[in-house]
Amino acid sequence: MNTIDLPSLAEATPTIRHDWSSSEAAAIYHAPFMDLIYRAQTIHRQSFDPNQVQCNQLLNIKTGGCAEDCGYCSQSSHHDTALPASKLMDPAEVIEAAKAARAGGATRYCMGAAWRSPKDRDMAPVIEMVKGVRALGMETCMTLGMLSDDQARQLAEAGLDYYNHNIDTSEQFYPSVVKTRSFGDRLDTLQRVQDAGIKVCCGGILGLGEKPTDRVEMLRTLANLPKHPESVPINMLIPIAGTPIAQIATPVDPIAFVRTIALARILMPKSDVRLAAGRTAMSDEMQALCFLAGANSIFIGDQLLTTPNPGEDKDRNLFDRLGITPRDDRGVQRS
Ligand code: SAM
Ligand code: DTB
Ligand code: SF4
Repeated sequence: MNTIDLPSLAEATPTIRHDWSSSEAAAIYHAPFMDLIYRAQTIHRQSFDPNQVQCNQLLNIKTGGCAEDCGYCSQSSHHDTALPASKLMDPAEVIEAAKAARAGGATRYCMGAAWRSPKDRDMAPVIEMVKGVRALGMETCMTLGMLSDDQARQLAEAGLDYYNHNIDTSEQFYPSVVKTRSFGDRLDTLQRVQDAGIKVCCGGILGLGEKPTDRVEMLRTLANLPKHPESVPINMLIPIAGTPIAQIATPVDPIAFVRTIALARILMPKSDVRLAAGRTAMSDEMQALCFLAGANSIFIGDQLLTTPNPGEDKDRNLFDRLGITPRDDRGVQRS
């Protein structure tokens, strides 16, 4: 694809703030769409190459049987979703799967376990996975539920790059989504992860029955943390039969979804904003609008944790038509 000259934005550096008020954030979210996208894209270009997207791949290292009752999740033992539970995978198998993901273009490998929190006996195999995947030259991310200080320290010592722990929605709406833990529990683990020196991946889901203000408040919570999460995944609900939220959820307005991406980009200018779950139900045009609004990261591969993802051929076709290339993060120190 040809390149064209664009006005230089190189000298402009984004302002990093941690004191966003509700009214400021809401005003951005509700701004005229063209103004919102222009502002988000301008801020995006100050820190990122707009034609590059960071590629992650997921693996469910322990499926189902989770003690938490997250109302959207296929893996909760509180819901009848017909998903068979499995034991923690063998580290050697995980490392083989990571090699295949690397060959498919993923630079970060995200390993998820359906746990409320890891047991101490789980730590040794999990640490072996982190070390093995890192040795392949990939970035590592784990999502294992709530962590103690000691578990966070062990993961940091193993070299874990990122820990994913989403707040999912606003503090106010949170009890309508999850009852087995509090919003504060989530923030506590995020603090432990940050204190241990692991980068944070934290975002949420749209389509839970939340109001626009819940989306704004979720992002304001993240932006007002002492340090912005380095990765911010924005998921669109994948309705799972047998979960309580799938019974009441209505599809998210694509324009509202793009507005949320733009707000994440504006509030957290230097974070990777991920267009995460839900892409199989999105048009190519909607995904293009998300990239225009400042999304610069996706999950690649055929599978997320328990549900399908668009897959390599479809994503290559989309990237080619948009002139997007995968971001090469090997050897790059971003923070
Ligand atoms: N058990 C860990 C935890 O809760 O932190 C990690 C796994 S959990 C599946 C990670 C995130 O995936 C959730 O916080 C949620 O944002 C997203 N997610 C889970 N189920 C989803 C669904 N059906 N649709 C969209 N996103 C979903
Ligand atoms: C995130 O925000 N989304 C990913 C990852 N972090 C762990 C998970 C998406 C799960 C989608 C539903 C499923 O496949 O079960
Ligand atoms: Fe368990 Fe995570 Fe699913 Fe909640 S989202 S039920 S914690 S696997």
